[in-house]
Amino acid sequence: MLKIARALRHVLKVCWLPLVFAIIFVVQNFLFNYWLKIEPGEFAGRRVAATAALGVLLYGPVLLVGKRLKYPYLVGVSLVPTAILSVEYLYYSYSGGFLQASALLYAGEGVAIIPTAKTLVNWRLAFFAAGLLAAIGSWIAAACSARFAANALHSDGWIAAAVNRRKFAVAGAVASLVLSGYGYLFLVERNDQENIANVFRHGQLYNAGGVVGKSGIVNFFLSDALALALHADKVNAADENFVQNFKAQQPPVVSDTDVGSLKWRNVIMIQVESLENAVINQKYNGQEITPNLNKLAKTGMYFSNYYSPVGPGTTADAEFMTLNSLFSLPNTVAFVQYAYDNYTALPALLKKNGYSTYSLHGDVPSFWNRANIYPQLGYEKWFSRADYTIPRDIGVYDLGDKDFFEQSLPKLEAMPKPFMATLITLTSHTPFELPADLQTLTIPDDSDLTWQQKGYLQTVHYTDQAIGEFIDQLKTAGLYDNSVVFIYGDHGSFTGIADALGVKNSVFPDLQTSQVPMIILAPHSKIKGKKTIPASHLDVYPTVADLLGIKPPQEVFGHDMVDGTDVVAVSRNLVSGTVNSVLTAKLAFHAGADGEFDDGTCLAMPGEKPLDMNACQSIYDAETNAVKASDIMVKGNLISPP
Ligand code: GP9
Ligand code: MN
Repeated sequence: MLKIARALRHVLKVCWLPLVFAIIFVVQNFLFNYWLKIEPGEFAGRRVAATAALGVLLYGPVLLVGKRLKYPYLVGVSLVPTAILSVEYLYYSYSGGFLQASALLYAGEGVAIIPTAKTLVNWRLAFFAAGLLAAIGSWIAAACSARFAANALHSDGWIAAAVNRRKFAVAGAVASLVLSGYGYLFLVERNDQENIANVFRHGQLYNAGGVVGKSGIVNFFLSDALALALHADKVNAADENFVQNFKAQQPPVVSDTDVGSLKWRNVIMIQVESLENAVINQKYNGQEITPNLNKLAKTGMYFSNYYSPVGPGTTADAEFMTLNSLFSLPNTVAFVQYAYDNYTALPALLKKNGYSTYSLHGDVPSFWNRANIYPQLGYEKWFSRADYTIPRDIGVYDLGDKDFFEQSLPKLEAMPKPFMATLITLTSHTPFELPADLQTLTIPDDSDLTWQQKGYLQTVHYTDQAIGEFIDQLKTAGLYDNSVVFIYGDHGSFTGIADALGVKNSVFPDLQTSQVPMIILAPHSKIKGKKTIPASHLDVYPTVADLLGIKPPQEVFGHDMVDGTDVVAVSRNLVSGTVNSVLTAKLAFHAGADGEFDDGTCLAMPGEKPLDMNACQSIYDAETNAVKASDIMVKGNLISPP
């Protein structure tokens, strides 16, 4: 016992300095989450372990550097957490999102937010400089105090460390503390998640708040910086040439008869969570699943063969494709990876043409990194969770769609006209939870549906009511007649609902689950009727531009779907990124099971008559080139703002 106490005392005598700094660091990370209310309690154990590991990693090596470098090292290293914690604190207070390492590439543009940032400065920032102040203080104290200097470690640095057994012991201790801190996080996460890769890949991609909750903001920022440094998606001169040639070969956009037919109308986009086309015009147990949407589909123009070819970014990819008319990326999420880049997005184009532009969504702005990319897309303001009150918790995101729409209406009324507003719903998000009194579909106890499918039908039924009420509210508020409304599903439901309902509406069965409804409501116009031509999220942008009479930029890969005949719906292989299927009014192509063109299927449409593969070659080549050009433009930041 005595021996242990003596050993402990010895360790403390040697290691007290980095330990104090590591503890300060852990407390700083804790305060960051506590003050900003980022999962302060839920993941505290993981966060303490991960921040302690990083604290030891940052400050532990001070025991290995030479005597003269000791204090400069401490000051230099302390600058890193001080800067990250302070800047992230100000940025989160300002935007509700976390600054990514890639922001360093655009640091110059940050000047614009300095005046706002100044107003957010407060006494808490002093705590984020505690490590730095302590390092400077101990340097001064050491310089002044001979006793302090005498107690200081003596070493000749790394070379000496290599031959010094105690230094080996220190290096070993630092390494094991670091490994056990991160190891703990890894193990707990592995127990929580089915697939550990999701923790570090998708976990980081969609929910930065969760990552900061579990590992702390400094771990978040440094791992993001590491990922950026290791990122291999660089474009070269040949890629840039490819894009130039591709653009040069694109036929000019030809004006059609309805160009400008909805000039100056407000544009209201309603992006509905997990709304799959399979539930439209369908009954379950004798009840219409989406009676309001069915009615609206008859009032306006309904696209029954419309697709959402999302990648790992799901909702964010739906937004990305719809707002940019660019392809989503198969292996990463543009909203996260390329948030600070230039885009000629629809909100930006409309803003340039006299519109005010808004996004409305009931989640926190750090989710899907919206806080960082929205300004780049041209939204001048976005309303998020903090801008809504939650009268009762409904669904997994708390704010029910009815409350969301009800509270969004006055926001729309207050917007300078004309406006573009994108409303993104939440309640029909997995795991499809809804309080019992709001479950108004009758599903018999002996139903063959899975619990997930039952929940899905209930939440979609609820959201359908919410949309029906919202359209009525728009009418009452006098906003409906002078607007064009787009209602569409962001992506499929991943529940197998199409199979369960026996819906087979797509030429290729594997595309069925990515088929979502698109309804355009344009009162007092010719935009009516059912459209069976294949279309996708990429076609929204050129369609809106055409209807409003605004020339779209060249970086638009979709087509006018209201009266165009050259619309194409493309899906990609999410592993290789190659073109998986191409649907046009006349042809339907699907790659073989091996992803190859030659082993695929080519059909004449409508009618599905098998054709020789040659018949699909040119459309396949054209779309392969389009996908490649789009990817290069996104990855190489080759799009110029409007
Ligand atoms: C969260 C919501 C859901 O803000 O948009 O995103 P998802 O999980 O469907 O991609
Ligand atoms: Mn979604």
